[in-house]
Parts: sequence; C-alpha cells; structure tokens
Amino acid sequence: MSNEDRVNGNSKQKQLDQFRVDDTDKKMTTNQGLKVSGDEFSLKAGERGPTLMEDFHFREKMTHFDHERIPERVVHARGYAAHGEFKLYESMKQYTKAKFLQEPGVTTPVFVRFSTVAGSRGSGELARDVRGFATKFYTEEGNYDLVGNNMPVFFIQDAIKFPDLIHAVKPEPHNEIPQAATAHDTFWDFVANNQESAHMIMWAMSDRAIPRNFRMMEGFGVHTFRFVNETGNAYFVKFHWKPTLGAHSVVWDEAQKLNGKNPDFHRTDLYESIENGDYPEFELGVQIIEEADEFKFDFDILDPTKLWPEEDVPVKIIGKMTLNRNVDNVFAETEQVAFHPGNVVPGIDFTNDPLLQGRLFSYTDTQLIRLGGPNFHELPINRPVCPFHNNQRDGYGRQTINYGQVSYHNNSLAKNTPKPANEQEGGFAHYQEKVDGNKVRARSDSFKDHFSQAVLFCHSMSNVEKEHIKDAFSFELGMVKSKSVQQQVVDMFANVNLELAQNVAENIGVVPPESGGSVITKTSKALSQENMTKKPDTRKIAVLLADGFDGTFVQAVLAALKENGAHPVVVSEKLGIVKGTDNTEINADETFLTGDSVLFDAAYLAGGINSGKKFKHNAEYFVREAFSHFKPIAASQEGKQWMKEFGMTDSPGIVVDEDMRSFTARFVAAVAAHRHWDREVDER
Ligand code: HDD
Repeated sequence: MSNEDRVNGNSKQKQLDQFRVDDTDKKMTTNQGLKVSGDEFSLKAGERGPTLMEDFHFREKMTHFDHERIPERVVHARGYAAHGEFKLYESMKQYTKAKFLQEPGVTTPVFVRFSTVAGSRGSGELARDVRGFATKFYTEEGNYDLVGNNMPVFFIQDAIKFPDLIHAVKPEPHNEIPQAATAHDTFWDFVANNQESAHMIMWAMSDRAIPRNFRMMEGFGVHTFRFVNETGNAYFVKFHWKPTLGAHSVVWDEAQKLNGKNPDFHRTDLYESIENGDYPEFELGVQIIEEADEFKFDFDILDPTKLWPEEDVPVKIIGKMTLNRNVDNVFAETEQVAFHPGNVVPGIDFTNDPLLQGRLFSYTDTQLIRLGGPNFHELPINRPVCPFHNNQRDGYGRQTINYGQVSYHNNSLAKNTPKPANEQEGGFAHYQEKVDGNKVRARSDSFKDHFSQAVLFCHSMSNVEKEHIKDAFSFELGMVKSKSVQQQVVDMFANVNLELAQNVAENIGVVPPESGGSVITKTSKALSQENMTKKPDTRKIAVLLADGFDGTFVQAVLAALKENGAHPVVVSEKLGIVKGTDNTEINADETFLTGDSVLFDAAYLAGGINSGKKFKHNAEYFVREAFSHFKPIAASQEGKQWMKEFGMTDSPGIVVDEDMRSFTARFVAAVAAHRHWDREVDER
C-alpha cells in the first residue's frame, strides 16, 4: 500500500493538503504574485554601480531570509517527526468517554515528534539523554496531546524546579560547554542536591538513554492522568507506548562514534524506514487504578518519580499507532508543531501531580515566544480537524476571518453564540475532585522516599545492563571536575546500591562509601530491555563483498536475510558492481569510507577470492569494531578464513557454519538477538 493510499481518508492529511504547495514547473513570483524576470542580479545603477533601493524583489527576498529563524525549543530542540494513525483494538468505554477510545477499529490521525532534551537544534542525536515522545491525536473532539518521554519517571517532583534542572543540564553558562551532555559539574551538582532525581538518574545512566532508534524505544505519559467515563466515574491512568519491534539500545562507545559518523542517525532511520514502508508501530497500553485504591501502594501514585510496576498493575494494550508518512517540510510541520499536556478531550483529565500542574502553564507560554504570538493554533500542523469557535480575535499572523460584529459573550446580537456546550453536548467538564487544604509551599511526606524505586530499577537489570550503568556513572562523573560533587554523588547512590557506588568511587578516585544499600529485593521483569521482543525485522546488515565472492552462496544469504525482514547493504572498496562466481553481479551500496560498522546492526563478511590487501585490512577494522559492540557477525569463504586469523570464530553471535541452511538460520537468529553480551563476560 502506498503512503498516499494509507492516508487516504485521513482527515488531518486532507486538511493539510489545502496548504501543501508544489513549486515544480511554475514561474517564479514575488510573494505578491508578480512574475519575477531575474533572480541572480540585483537592480543596479549601471552594471558596476550601486544597488538601487527600488529593487523590491531583492528587498523582499533578503528580508524574508533575514527573518527565517525562530527561537529553538528551550528543551527538546533537536527532534524529528512523522504522521500516522492510531487504531483502537478494544473499547475503553468502561473507563473513559473519550470518543476516539470508544469503538474498536476506529482510526485517529496522529503526529509524533521524537526528540532529545538537552542539546540544541543541531546537536548529535546519540547523546546520553532522555528522548521526548510527543503524540498529537487529531480527534473529532479536538486535539489530544500525550507529551511523554521514553522513560516512565522524571527528575523532579514539582514543576517549579524545572528551570533549575534545565539550567543545570544545559551547557554551562560561562563557557557554553558541553553541548548535549549531562557529563559536567552543574548537572551532577543538581543531582546530588536534589535527591528526588535518584530514580530518573538510574534510567538516564541505563541503556535506555542511548536507544538504537526512535522505532525501538518505549514511550510513557509519565504522569498519572484521569480517565472519566460517561457516568462520571474516574480512574487513575498511566499511558505506555510499546514498540512492536521491542526496545533496544546501542552501546556507549558506538553512540559516541555515531555522533561523528552520522549525527542524524536517528532521524535518518525514521525517515528511511517510513520511505521504505517499514512503518514504525507502537501499541498503546494503559495501567488503571480504581479511585478507591489510591492509597494502597507503598508510594504516592501522584509522584512523577515513581512508576507503577507492571507486575502489580498490568498494562492493558488497547490499540496501535502506525507512523506511515514523513513530513513534507520540516520547518512547517516538525518545527512549528506545538504540543501541550493541557490539550485534552472529554474523558481524559488531570490529577494533582505537581509536575503536571506546572506543565499546564509552561507549554502555551513557551509557544508564544517560540511561534511569535497567540495564533499558533492556526498553523496547519496545529489545527484541530474539528471546527473551532470562540470570541478570541486578532494578534500577529491571524488567519481566520471571523464574520460579524460580535466577538463577546454574553450577547444578544448573535443569539448569544458561540455558546458553551453542556456535558451532553460534548462540553469539557473538569472532574470535580474535592480539594481542601491550607495554602502551603511544601512537599507531601508521601513524596519523600527517593530511593526505593531506584533500587527496584537497579535490581531489575540484567548483569550486563548493570555493568553499563556502572560504566555510565564512571564516565559521567569522570568528566566532572569538582571532587566534592563527585563525592556527593557516589555517597548519594550508596543509598541505591553500595557496590555500584563503591565501584564508581574507585573508578573516579574518590572515597568509596562504607555503608548504604537497601533491604529491598523486589524486581520487575518489565524494566529490563533484555526481556523484550526480539526480531530480525528492519535490521541493517553490512555485507562486506569483494570481487570473486561465492555467487550462489552469497545470493542465498541475502535472500534469506530479506525474507526475514532484514536489510542487507553491500559494502565494498568502490561503489558499483562487485563480480562474484556463477556470473553473479551485485551492486555495492556503500564503501568502507561511507559505511562504517557503527551504522549497522550486524556484519556478514564474505570477501572474495580477488580481495586485495586493502580490502582485508578494511574488513578487519570493520568486524573488530562490530565485534567490540557485541554485534552478530557471519562469515563465509575468505571471510571465514580471516575470522579464524583474527581469532574471532569462537564467540557468541559469530556464525561460520559450512552448511547453507544452518548458516542462514543461525545468522538470522543471531541478528534477532540484537547483541551478544556473553562476549563481554568472556572478555572480562
Ligand atoms: Fe516538557 C517540551 C516532555 C516536564 C516544559 N516536554 C517537551 C517536549 C516533550 C516534553 C516530549 C517536546 C515536545 C515537542 O516535540 O515539541 N516534559 C516532558 C515530560 C515531562 C516534562 C515527559 C515530565 C513528565 N516540561 C516539563 C516541565 C516543564 C516542561 C516540568 C515546565 C514546567 N517542555 C516544557 C516546555 C517545552 C517542553 C518549555 C519546550 C518546547 C515546548 O515545550 O513546546 O514548555
């Protein structure tokens, strides 16, 4: 099915079509529609004379150019987005009256923007960072925005600390270093002095902070929201996005190299996957807690530094989102999209989570400066697909032409319209939660346990994930210059895991804490990426080929990889045809210069009888790096001999069988496994 077919009937796409412009084969005009006779030379008084003020074409072109930039997002500046649709599997009528969650099979257009938090718009995408995962559902009752992250908890409990957190994580103000990195003094000083961050820091130091791509990471609404059904009953709800390909990460060394080899690695992956028809899919899950059970947990369910363990509150899968169309213009769509957790529809409401409450102010406020005024809701990407009517008027860039003399309420001249709708007519009625209290600047006692869930997360990791966390702490704190900050942080994390804190302390040369740790032994399988879906689908396999390769064998391997949904990419010394035996000719897509090992999930080293010394040298560099990143490697023919020479045949995830059938089957299984961590254990 083509992109166009898939989105045919998609109400948002139909709306956007009215704004899409194709300039191909058209005459050039000014913005006033006047045809332009020349665009290379300004109007001058004589060929060698000064440019004339009268040159309106020059002035218009230059003025527009001078004003092309808008402020980047204060956080989440680096992002990439796509269109798609959400299809409901199961009615949620019992819990919510939200229309788009009523009828199984109903589809709702969506727009999703993924992002990194700390870096500026041009920063590398493989930073150790949280990833934003913001979804706009264009429902018939108005836009519903689920503005989440790829981690289920947050650094702070109260929005008033957000500016402090962000000031600490951004490049330091006196020298604007480092870009897109948490590995510096102010960030870790913030952590040590705001210990509510402990749980989130464990996530940020884990593999979750360096995802393989946007398609293979989970998403979370983070906060506890409310579902409200037709009869007015409310439920606490948390939202999850589960990628159908599972959640997977790269390793830190790879991430750092990727930022050089292709700083656009994540957006390239998203763009190409959609262009190739490998549409990213995420299932929507909800965790629901009855109102009566609000206080049944050993944590406060309104605390955004806490998750609801999936084993205690199961995730119910209710639908699937498919991203099936790239944007046509990144500025018009991805840059101008304005998300807001306060964009809700009847049936979805807020709780008193103090982080959520503060967010409800910040998002509109930031769009006012970023998008230059109060009419950003009229930008094509932000318009709801249902009509909107009110008495708001004017302001920069207003596009709507509202008829009539009346723009106030109450009125008689327009029969008192537009009129508020009652609940039966679809009017949003805030959930009537009873609140009673003194005005205080305070944190609830129930928010004061900062370590239990950090411990839960730590315990739930596989051994290799724990090693990665230790390495991440050692790297990050190793970059910190203040001994005092380093010491404060290891002392803090002794509360989570004494051994971890001691190891890190030794690695960075501070005093290992002597006591700490926790008596908590609980684990949650759902927290470890090792327990997630593993498939070969869409994996990119580098096929290292030289002239004289075994034509029949290689063709069969490529066919098997493709059959299993993987994407072989031929890497050779030169672009163009590589000649094999049996008159086989295969096109090389990349050279060793453009196709570095970090850009791939796996390698297949075939070589060829005519491989020169240089090919062998490049191939060795390639497979050694892939090996050190725990990637599956298969080898046949010359490749197999070389792997023996390199001493790399007897490790997990290395496939060098003779028999074709078992060779391809084992390689596909090795690719599906993602990484072969046992190699690391062997090495240590
Ligand atoms: Fe935020 C952007 C997610 C806390 C203030 N946030 C932003 C984006 C995402 C999140 C995904 C990018 C949206 C896009 O792609 O355009 N933010 C979160 C999550 C949070 C969170 C999951 C905690 C659970 N944010 C948070 C707080 C505040 C903000 C506590 C302030 C009180 N966030 C903003 C912002 C941004 C933003 C300054 C910058 C650009 C924008 O809003 O549109 O308003």
